[in-house]
Amino acid sequence: MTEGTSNEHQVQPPSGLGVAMVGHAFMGAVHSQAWRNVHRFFDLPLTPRMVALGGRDAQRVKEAAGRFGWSSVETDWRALIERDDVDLVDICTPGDTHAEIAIAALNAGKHVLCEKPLANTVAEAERMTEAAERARANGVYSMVAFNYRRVPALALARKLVEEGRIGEVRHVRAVYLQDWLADEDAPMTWRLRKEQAGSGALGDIGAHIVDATQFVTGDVLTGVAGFTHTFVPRRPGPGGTEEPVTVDDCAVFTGRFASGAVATFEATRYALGRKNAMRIEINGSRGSLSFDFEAMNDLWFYDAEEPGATAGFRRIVVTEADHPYLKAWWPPGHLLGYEHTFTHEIADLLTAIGTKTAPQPSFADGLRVQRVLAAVERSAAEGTRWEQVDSTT
Ligand code: SOE
Repeated sequence: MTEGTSNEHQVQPPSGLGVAMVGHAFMGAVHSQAWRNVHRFFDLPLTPRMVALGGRDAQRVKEAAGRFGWSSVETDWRALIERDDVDLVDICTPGDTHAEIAIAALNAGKHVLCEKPLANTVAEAERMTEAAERARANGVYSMVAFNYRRVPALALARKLVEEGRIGEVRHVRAVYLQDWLADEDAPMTWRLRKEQAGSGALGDIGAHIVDATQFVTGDVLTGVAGFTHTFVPRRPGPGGTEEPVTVDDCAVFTGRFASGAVATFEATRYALGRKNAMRIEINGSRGSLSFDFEAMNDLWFYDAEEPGATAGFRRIVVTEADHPYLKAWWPPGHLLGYEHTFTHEIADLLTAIGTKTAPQPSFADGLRVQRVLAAVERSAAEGTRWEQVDSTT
């Protein structure tokens, strides 16, 4: 984890890194903000230069570049990769383009940061991981952008688990609840087309809780069983037409970790009132941890070794200088938000590249998540035996 500067602006570091980004919608906006600010807050071995932004529509990409601070534009991502002033390619496009862009960039000797989920299929993720491993042998690095690993409270949770503060992990309970699709008249988007997004809530937000629980526990899922459901099978498409929704709206699954820990997961975009409730609770043999992204500066800790009469979940407000990433930001007690997680991610990436260490999560970690998603889909399609319950009386 990268250390901050205690609010002091850093001395100009020795070398720069030319960055190009492909895509400029939601993820493009948050990544741009991180690239723009990261070196102003963190001590880094490399300073990013935002040299070019890629997008298919010339007018829109030009406007976005001006707004977000990119020096030039390209309308073909291949042109970005060919440029000598580009050292790193940041991929913020829908999943169906990740493999082609990432593999081409790595083969051209450019470092790669790729949005999650790594790919739309396991086969693509495998090819990306192979390309990443070949490139790494030549000092070219890659990382998949699971930004929630960089929430200070979750990084602290990881540290507490690693230090044995909750003992052996027994239960992992994770949900990711949003409600932006609950309105059945909400229009079609690429996120609802299998060919573009790979899957629905499962890959978009379920992927985050799979990665985050594997990260916090330091363990891996070895088996899953679950099902998915699509509540609204058709949505208003372009020009007054209707389009079929070809992905899941929600996914519910159980899982088992290599250690034997038992897990439950739920991902949905239909939980009215829940905006970005990514919640993780872990129960171990000595204590428990609990986190909710809607109150992302808090981590709740239950220490079973405290005297029973006064033991209880304790709220740790994760804003202090000795908490992960916090030293770089505001004086103690002030809060961070969603955007900071991306700045932390990019600070860690630049530190890894500058010190020639493999950044994490790697493409291999992304592939591991992809395999879990695929296993849930297989289980949903055919695997688990669904037992009917007699509900006649
Ligand atoms: C949409 O559901 C989304 O923007 C995800 O794609 C992001 O990864 C998550 O951080 C917030 O929700």
